[in-house]
Amino acid sequence: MGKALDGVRILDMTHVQSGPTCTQLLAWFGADVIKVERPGVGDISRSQLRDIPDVDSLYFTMLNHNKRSIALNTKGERGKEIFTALIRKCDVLAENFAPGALDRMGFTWDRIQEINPRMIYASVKGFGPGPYVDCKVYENVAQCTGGAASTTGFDDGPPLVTSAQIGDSGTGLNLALGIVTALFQRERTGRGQRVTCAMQDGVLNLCRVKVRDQQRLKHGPLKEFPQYPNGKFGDAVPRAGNSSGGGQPGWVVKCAPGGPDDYAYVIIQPQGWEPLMKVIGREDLVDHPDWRTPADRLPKLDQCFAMVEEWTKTKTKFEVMEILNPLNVPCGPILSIKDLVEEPSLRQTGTVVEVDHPTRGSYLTVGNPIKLSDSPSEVKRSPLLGEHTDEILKEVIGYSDEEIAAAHEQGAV
Ligand code: CAO
Repeated sequence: MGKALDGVRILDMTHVQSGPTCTQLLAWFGADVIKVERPGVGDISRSQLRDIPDVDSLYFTMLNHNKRSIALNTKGERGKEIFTALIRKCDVLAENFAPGALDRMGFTWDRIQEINPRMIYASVKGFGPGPYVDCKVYENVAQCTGGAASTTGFDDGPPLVTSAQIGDSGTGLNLALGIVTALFQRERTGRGQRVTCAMQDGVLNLCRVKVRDQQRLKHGPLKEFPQYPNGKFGDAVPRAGNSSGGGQPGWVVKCAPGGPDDYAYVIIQPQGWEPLMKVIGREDLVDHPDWRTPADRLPKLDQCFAMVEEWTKTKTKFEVMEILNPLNVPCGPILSIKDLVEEPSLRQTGTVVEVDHPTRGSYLTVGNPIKLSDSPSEVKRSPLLGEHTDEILKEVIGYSDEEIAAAHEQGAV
């Protein structure tokens, strides 16, 4: 079956996590992704957090599926020639180096447009124009500077980062959308364009509801927060613990048998109050004048969830899910990563995939979370460093065997 992005060729200068997640997605949709890596070294993540000596790390293999690898020194003269030829033959150039790295190699946006006016040049940086524009940024820096850390955690504790990689993989998603949108516009205009995504912007975009709350604060306390009614609100959105970011109150409650992940998240929407009170044995509160309406309950959410917890502690998180869902009480078991990778339905949908690798053997990865009915994703192993160097020189830029040998001799590849 054909793939959505068949015929799109991507010159992939990305490394570590944010950029590679973007180009991996595009590769799953069928783009030919050519990963350019420094000879002998490659993407730094190949050797980071290694679990098996001399074998590409899971960090690398899980972010670079379905790509080809060319080992190319883009700082030498011959390497620059080859890179220029690749720019001519590709539709997209994606990168997430420190600010200015490609400019320093001589590949400015002006130069790239000169070489190929149809080129879409897509970058992830830590920050957009402003005081921090030149800074290098990793995931947790983005979470801290994008509003996530100051609003995550409990009121009496320090800011917390979340394990979901919203700065890296989140910004990779933004970049992928920017690229396909620019490809779509190019269909009409014939021109490429510059796509830039700042990690700070991406995290702040995901903290939209906290910007909402910042403005609500001017008009009084945030009544769904655990600080209400007894705690103090300052002039910035405080950390809200496990309270819901939306309009319906929610909290994490303990379940049986009491292990580290034996918890469930329970949400009380107005229509769920009656069945929830009935099931936990507090039918007396269904029409009680102090508890009846959502407004009555807001100052006593801690008591509401304490009552619910008395009941959930007698059930497993899966039983809680089974009992409450049919009653119009949205809830979810706290699933460990172990639970998730063992879940058969996620294997069936290709969200969790087992992949074979020539030097590592088989391992698990997360497949494409976006499912297209006409362009199903097949997860193919990541390339070894420079595995496709000769093939790319030959097929993509038409080098002869002699030219390939010369490029090797000169240390360009
Ligand atoms: N041939 C020759 N040189 C190459 C090359 C190749 N194929 N590929 C990369 N290089 C060079 C780059 O040109 C750069 O050299 P200069 O410093 O001389 O310009 C150098 O290798 C590495 O670039 P870097 O500064 O980006 O790498 P770093 O490890 O110091 O920083 C990171 C890493 C992620 C902090 C930085 O790249 C960054 O801030 N990126 C933007 C934000 C981002 O994406 N962060 C998320 C990363 S995932 O957590």
